[in-house]
Amino acid sequence: MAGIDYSSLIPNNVSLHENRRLQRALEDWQPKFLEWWQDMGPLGFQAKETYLRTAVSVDAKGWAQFDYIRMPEYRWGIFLAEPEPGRQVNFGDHKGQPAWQDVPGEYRGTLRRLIVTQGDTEPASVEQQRHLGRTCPSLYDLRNIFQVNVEEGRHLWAMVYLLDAHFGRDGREESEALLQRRSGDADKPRILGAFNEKTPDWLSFFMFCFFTDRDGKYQLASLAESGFDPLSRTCRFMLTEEAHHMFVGEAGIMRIVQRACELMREHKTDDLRKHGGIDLPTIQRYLNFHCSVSLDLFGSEISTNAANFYTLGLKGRFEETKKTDDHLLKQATYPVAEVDGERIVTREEPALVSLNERLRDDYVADCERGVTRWNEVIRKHGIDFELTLPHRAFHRAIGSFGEVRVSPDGRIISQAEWDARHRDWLPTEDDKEYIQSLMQPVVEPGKFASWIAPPARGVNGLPVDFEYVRLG
Ligand code: BYC
Repeated sequence: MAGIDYSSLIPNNVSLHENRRLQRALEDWQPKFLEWWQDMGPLGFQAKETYLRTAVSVDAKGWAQFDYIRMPEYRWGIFLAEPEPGRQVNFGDHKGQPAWQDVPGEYRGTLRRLIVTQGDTEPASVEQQRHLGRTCPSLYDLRNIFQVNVEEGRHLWAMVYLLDAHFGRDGREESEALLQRRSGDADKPRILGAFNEKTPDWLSFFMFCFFTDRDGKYQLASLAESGFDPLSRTCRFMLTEEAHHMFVGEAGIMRIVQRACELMREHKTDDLRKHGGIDLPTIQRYLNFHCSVSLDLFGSEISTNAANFYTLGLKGRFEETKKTDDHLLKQATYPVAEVDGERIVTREEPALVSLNERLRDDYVADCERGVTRWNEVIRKHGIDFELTLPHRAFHRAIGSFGEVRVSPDGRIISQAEWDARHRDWLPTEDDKEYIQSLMQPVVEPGKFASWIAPPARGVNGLPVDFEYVRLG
């Protein structure tokens, strides 16, 4: 097991003390990160003690320690999964060569762009969520959002480490720029679309964790296959933390659905707005929105960028090494959904340029599993309603579907039909106002807002009414 060196300013398991130049670069960046965290991190709670987990090793059997800590004192650090002896590049033109410990010179620009794009999402999500603490539905949920936030901060550290360790002056400049862009800022926005959207309420937050963090899972899993070994090891450990973020999303929506069902049965009505609940059609509209903007994060269906990332050995497929094909894909094809006049059809396209779509397919299948679990709750309450994922072409901005209007059930429709019906499909101003009206803080241990059921269990074996954040 690789322990983490907590004696140094920057906890790490990468022997930072042996590389003075890198250590200095990161120690120079650290106060800028803390300044960014104070300016853009969770608003109003920096001085409060929160029951958080901190990574203390990368051992699968026990890598985290739980304790009260003030967020600015969180031990953000650099943790790479254990090296795999004899690891090779497992796909693309360099297949079979030893995995690279340094960046191959000719791939510097491409790899840097990938790492920067990944890194940019991490502070962006903290910025998007910074106001939510003030309207938490419980202390349990408040603690969970802060856990997600500090770990997104750590994921930023993970990417900055790669930039500073392997990309010289360019990398240091990119590290600075990661702290300068701002989610939603017209002049210096974050790189990817979904990370410039607002997360103004907790329904949006849980949807974000379910859909957008899950894009994180699939992108990190593909980067974990990289022939550039430090990127692979970094992403492998990040995935361990990411799992909790998706749990927060899935369980959060599940609890909102459960509460909706309880209120429907108690009051024998679908109209939950009189009773402080969130009705299922509103949940569906939020789902449609967050699913569609997250689908955009996979890029265009046909992408030469994606083909290059693969051929160069930089970004693989989900579970690349479990696949039994040639891992070159030069002759292979893949079915891709496309617009053909008035219809959406599926055509076989060269597999290499279809890799974004293939990853999107893996992602959609995973999302389906979560939606099935939510529907199970509805079914158990004897309610005749099903949540569904919108068609992948619905409300898209990136790729071939960005050019057409599509209904959630996958029909290409006219602009006139879109104008007449989009209020049935996406959150309306009314919905947003109502959800905002529910956002009243509940901070008494063990108490929950009217619109969400308590969780089945607390954090780390503690009771649900534990004082997860000390506000006193
Ligand atoms: N918005 O060939 P194309 C996470 C750009 S989330 C704006 O279609 P490509 C997390 C694209 O950059 C995971 N721009 O796509 C979750 C390119 O621009 P350039 C984040 C977009 O390159 C929650 C151009 O359009 N990680 O970790 O094959 C909380 C044409 O590109 C968008 C990664 O994304 C968009 N949605 O693939 C916290 C992994 N989509 O380069 C964290 C790294 C595309 O021509 N990134 N564009 O200027 C990648 O692998 C790829 O950059 C993408 C795009 C998959 C994003």
